[in-house]
Amino acid sequence: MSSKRIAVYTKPAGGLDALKASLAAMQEQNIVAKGFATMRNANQPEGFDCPGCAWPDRNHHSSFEFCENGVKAVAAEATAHRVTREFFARHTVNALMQQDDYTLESHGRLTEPMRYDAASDRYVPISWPEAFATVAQHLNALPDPDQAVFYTSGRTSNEAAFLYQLFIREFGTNNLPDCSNMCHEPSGAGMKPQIGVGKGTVTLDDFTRADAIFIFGQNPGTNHPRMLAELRDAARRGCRIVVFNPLKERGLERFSDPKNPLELMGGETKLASHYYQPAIGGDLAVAKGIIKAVLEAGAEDVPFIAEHCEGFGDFRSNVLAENWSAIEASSGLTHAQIQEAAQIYMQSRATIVTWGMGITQHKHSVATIQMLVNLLLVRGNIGKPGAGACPVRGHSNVQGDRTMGIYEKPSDAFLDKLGAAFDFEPPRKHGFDVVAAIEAMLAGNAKVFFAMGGNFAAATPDTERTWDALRACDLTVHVTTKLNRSHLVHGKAALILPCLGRTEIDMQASGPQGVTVEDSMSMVHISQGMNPPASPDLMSEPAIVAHLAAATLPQSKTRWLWLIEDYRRIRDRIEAVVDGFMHFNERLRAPGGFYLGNSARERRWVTANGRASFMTHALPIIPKSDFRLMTVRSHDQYNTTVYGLDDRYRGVYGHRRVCFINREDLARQGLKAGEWVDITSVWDDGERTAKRFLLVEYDIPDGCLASYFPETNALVPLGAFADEARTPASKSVPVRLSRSAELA
Ligand SMILES: Nc1nc2c(c(=O)[nH]1)N[C@H]1C(S)=C(S)[C@@H](COP(=O)(O)OP(=O)(O)OC[C@H]3O[C@@H](n4cnc5c(=O)[nH]c(N)nc54)[C@H](O)[C@@H]3O)O[C@H]1N2
Ligand SMILES: Nc1nc2c(c(=O)[nH]1)N[C@H]1C(S)=C(S)[C@@H](COP(=O)(O)OP(=O)(O)OC[C@H]3O[C@@H](n4cnc5c(=O)[nH]c(N)nc54)[C@H](O)[C@@H]3O)O[C@H]1N2
Ligand SMILES: [Mo]
Repeated sequence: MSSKRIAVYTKPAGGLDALKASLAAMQEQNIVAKGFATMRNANQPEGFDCPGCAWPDRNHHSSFEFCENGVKAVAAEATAHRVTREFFARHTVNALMQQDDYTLESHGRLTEPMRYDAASDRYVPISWPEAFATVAQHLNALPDPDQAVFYTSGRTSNEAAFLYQLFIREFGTNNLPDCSNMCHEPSGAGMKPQIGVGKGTVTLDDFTRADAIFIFGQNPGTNHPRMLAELRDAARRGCRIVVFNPLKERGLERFSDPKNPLELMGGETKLASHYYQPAIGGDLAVAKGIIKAVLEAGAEDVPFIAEHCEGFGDFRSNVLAENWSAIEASSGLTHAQIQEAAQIYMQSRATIVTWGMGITQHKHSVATIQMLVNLLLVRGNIGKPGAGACPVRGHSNVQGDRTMGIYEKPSDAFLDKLGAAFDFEPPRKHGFDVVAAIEAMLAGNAKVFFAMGGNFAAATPDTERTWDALRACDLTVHVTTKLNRSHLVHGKAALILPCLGRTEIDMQASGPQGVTVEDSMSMVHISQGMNPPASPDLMSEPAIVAHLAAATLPQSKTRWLWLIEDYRRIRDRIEAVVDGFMHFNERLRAPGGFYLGNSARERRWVTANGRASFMTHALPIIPKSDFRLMTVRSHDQYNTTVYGLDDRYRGVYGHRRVCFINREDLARQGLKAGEWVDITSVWDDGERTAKRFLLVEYDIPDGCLASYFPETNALVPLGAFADEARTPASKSVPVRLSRSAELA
């Protein structure tokens, strides 16, 4: 690990440092030889889908695509370190609670099922049949199935997700909160009514044809490193890359491809041709301003709008009536900057708009996303080559999980088909999302919490209340690969059920099994592990669900254990229920899998009125506070999994409790870089404070701060979420600073 320091990073993203960091990650996990062998199988036709992110692969049958953070994700799973029953015997839960997330992660893979023993405050071994019986007993003792909550993170395969939602609905509830609720929920909520699909409309091929790519609120250098190679190729052929991000992110400025020997010797490509730094939450105004400039120039696509769109007249008047000073104040950009971006947009024949968490995690995120789609529609940039909407998903199968029915608000059409295929009456009442689940546990209305992956205790907002909520449960259960905070913040009874990871061989009665995933651009393909399991006592996620269902639902007509003998049987059932999966097993044989299709891409608008709609939105009213804090990822973490303590591109080494602030704000506050502050968030139900953050001077607009999650989740009020989508507003926390009493 590096020594603690703050030093500006002057090199391009990627390059030799990416190779060095990858090697260090493999060394730390003690798997250098195995690591290289494993990585060769990442994203290959016979190999496994990288558990890193949901960015698609250019060519599933081509050579291995190097990605630093892919290596870290794979190394974390393929690690040689193990958490055994002896480990748990040595540490009480209370003692483990004193360890930070980085240390917890470093202990390695879980090896056998464990149950919490209150008398000794330790986890002790339990057999698989006893574990399933325990969960079944708790579930069946509930007076109402709606008192159980079933969370899903986004690594779960299609096969596991499909069986899981079926089990939960046969059990009798739609309480299926998932990580999407905290992530791209607003993208689906905004796009579905507007253009009829809740997913991105582009494919990778469009990146080779776009004249301009507008990137809003996304940090691909860290979170989707393989996207940089697309951006590099685009930049080289003259495509304009226009970034909107309050923070200057090195990964969007310059790139040197670690796969390319010439680039490693010093070659690099400038990525962003234009880098605009709006205020946090300023994007709706930015998009509205660009549209205003387009309309003022009379540069809208009249035939496209006439043929395909609804609501243009009212929308146009609303936008033209907006005055420039209001747009400047709300966006944090000048009229001239917006005009310049609009010129690029008007000169481009085909434009892609991408976005990430900088757009979705705000109160007005759904409106902002609809304004981004308005921006595309106004010049006909949906459904033509090189153009379209590209919400860049996070977890490697988060999109597939939704497709499989992991959703607390399923449509009646989906439930009808599910009920018909499995001969039962699915519950119709909509279930809890993440925020509602926490509220229900706090109120005593949910007593069993079950998680398929993820780290609910650390990923969710309002840490103190979330922990109270989990601790109020009668039973908490985690199907999981590695030890994390959620195992330590537990209910009265608690179980850890360790499962196989994606890199591992999944052996069932008919032989080794593959599972399928769907990437951010709707490509579905198979993933096949090839490493021996981390322990002989692990089960696959589909097998865990099937055994749990068999134990809980003796009356079920579903042949649970038969289905998992051969996952092709599960895929046949998926084909019967989920649209777009006809001939599922056959079509998987094509290298790279198959494209699920996208109606908006074909300019078919599956909306209430059969057209794409312009959605009118006022500029948001943002309550006054000293600062707005965005909570982001460092370069050395995967969500709540902390791989290391460096954030190389932002020049932070050996620290995680940092707060980025600009020079003028430091002076105004009478503070200096290197001093320690407490951050207090201000909300209508009171204040929350997180202590001791190191101030780091950074290129970020006035009144804006940035810090890492999960450390700052304690500051995000449970009641602060996106209108309609209810995604925690974790990029826009109203806060103030005070000098820390305790010194470093
Ligand atoms: N290595 C690695 N890869 C990952 C993950 C990881 O943790 N580590 N997480 C995965 C997951 S689940 C997801 S969802 C994605 C997340 O990938 P990103 O969407 O890139 O997520 P964040 O790190 O939260 O970064 C958000 C970016 O938005 C900017 N931003 C913040 N507020 C605003 C705003 O108001 N407006 C604008 N325009 N920009 C803003 C921030 O400066 C930052 O650059 O990555 C996935 N891939
Ligand atoms: N403040 C703030 N909060 C945020 C965000 C933010 O930007 N700011 N981002 C939000 C976003 S975008 C997301 S997606 C959520 C993420 O929320 P989650 O998905 O709940 O969290 P992760 O940290 O990705 O989960 C990591 C854990 O997953 C388990 N795991 C890993 N691989 C597997 C597997 O193959 N199977 C199983 N069963 N378990 C596995 C490991 O035990 C690991 O500890 O966090 C959200 N929280
Ligand atoms: Mo995410």
